[in-house]
Amino acid sequence: MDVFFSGSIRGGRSDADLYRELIDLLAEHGTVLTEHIGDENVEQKEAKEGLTDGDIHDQDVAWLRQADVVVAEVTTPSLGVGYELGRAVAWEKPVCCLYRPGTEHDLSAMVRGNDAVELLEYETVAGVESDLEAFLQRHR
Ligand code: 6IA
Repeated sequence: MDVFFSGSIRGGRSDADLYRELIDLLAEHGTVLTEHIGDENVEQKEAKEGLTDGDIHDQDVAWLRQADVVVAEVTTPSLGVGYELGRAVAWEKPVCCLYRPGTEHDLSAMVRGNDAVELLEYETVAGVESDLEAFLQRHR
């Protein structure tokens, strides 16, 4: 199963460690196409490799198209994550959004109000693990 994990990059990296934990969990159940999202130095690395924004956009859209499911951590708002969610929903991919309530930003109505998105509110990765696994199981 190919999993597209979506998380903030230029929207802010304060949840990067959490993304890593979620990616490790998802990798037990399938291939995570976007492992770099959990990498502490993603921006420096990609700049060093000479990737342009065009390369990044085209690669991410191709991975999104290929994915069997999309899992997004949406607590830190990100334009890129929102864009990916919109395209995933339009392509009728199964989409699961993970959100930690009580943090700085209220979740967008475009996510919370979207019936095509399965929303899991959680506090810790350990606490959301079984619900996330059930989501993957349903779309296997
Ligand atoms: O707007 P954001 O940057 O927060 O968007 C984050 C989302 O867009 C992620 O889910 C990624 O799939 C995608 N994305 C945005 N930027 C990148 C990126 N590097 N590498 C991979 N995926 C990205 C930007 C660094 C640059 C200095 C080379």
